[in-house]
Amino acid sequence: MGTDTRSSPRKPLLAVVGTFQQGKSTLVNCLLDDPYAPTGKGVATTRALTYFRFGEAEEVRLRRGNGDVEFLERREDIFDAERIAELALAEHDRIEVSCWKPLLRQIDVLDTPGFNAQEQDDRAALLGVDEADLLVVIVGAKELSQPELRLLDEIHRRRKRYAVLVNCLEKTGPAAGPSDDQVSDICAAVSSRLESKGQRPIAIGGEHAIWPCNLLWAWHALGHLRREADSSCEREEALQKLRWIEQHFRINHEGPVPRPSALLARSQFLPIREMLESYPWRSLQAGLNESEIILQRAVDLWDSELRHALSVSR
Ligand SMILES: Nc1nc2c(ncn2[C@@H]2O[C@H](COP(=O)(O)OP(=O)(O)O)[C@@H](O)[C@H]2O)c(=O)[nH]1
Ligand SMILES: [Mg+2]
Repeated sequence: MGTDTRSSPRKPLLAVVGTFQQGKSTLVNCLLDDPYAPTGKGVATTRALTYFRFGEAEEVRLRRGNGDVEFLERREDIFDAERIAELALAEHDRIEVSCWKPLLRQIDVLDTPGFNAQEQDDRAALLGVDEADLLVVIVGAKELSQPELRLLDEIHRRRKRYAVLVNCLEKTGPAAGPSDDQVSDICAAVSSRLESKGQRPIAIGGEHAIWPCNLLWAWHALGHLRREADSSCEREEALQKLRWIEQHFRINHEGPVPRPSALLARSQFLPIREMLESYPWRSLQAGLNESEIILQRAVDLWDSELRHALSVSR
C-alpha cells in the first residue's frame, strides 16, 4: 500500500451510465473486446467506479478515497464477490485497470455502478457523470423509468454530452425478434420523452438520437470471432454459446451453423463502436460547442480524404 502521486496527461473520459443490470459492463467489455468488467444477473456487480486506461502491462489497482493505492494481484479479483466484499469499497474508492487495448490509446473508459441500486451507488454514479467528457446512457427497451428519467435530468442539468442506447432490443417484441416497427416505436417514445424536456442526445449511426442494440448478442458474436484465433477447445465453447443464443432467441433461420458476423450485425453494436472511435475527442477537450465539433469533424474528414487522394495520385 502507498500513496501514488503519479500524474499522467488526462485523456478524454467516456463513462457508461444507467440503472442497475442494463448492460453497462457488457458494453465496456464489448468496447474492450475482452471480459474485463464483471457482469451478471441479480446482484449489483459493479461495486465501484472502475476506470480502464491504456497500459503496456495489465495492472489492477484500488485507489482509496484518501489516495492510498493497493495493487490487486489478479484481474479476476474484481469478479470475485467475496474478495470485493472484503475490500469494503466506499463511495470515493476507485478501481483502476490498465490494459493494452487500442481504444484506450485515445480515451479512458469508466464503468459505473447502477443508478438505482443503493444510495452509495447513486452517488458514485453521479461522481462518474461529473468527471466524464462524454456519456453513454443505457436504458431498457421500454418506456423510460423514473430512475432513468432522474439520471437523464442530472446529466442534462450538468450540461453533459451523452448518447442513449436502448439495450435488450429483443425485449421489445416476441421471442422470435422484434419487428423494425416495434423497435422504432420504442426509440421514438424515448426520443420524444427527452425532447419534451428539452434534452438532446448525440446521434449514433449518422442521425439516430436513440440507438437500439443487443449487447448480449454482440458480446457472444465478438467472443466467437476473438476465439477463432485461440485454441480449438475455446472455439468450440464459443460456438456452443452462439448456438444457444441463436436457438434461444430464434434468430438464425438459415440452418444449424451459427453465423457470428450476422449476429454481430443484428446486435447493432458496430455503429456504436464506430461513433466512439471516430468521435472528435480532441475538440471535446478543447471545450468546443456542438456546432464547432460538427465543423471540426467535417474538416478532419476533408483532411483525411485529401491525404488519401494525394497518396493515390502520387
Ligand atoms: N437478454 C439480454 N441480456 C443482456 C443484454 N445485454 C446484457 N445482458 C445481460 O444482462 C445482465 C446484466 O448485464 P451487466 O452488463 O452486468 O449490467 P450492468 O449492471 O448495467 O453493468 C448480464 O447477465 C448480461 O449478460 C441484452 O441485450 N439482452
Ligand atoms: Mg455493471
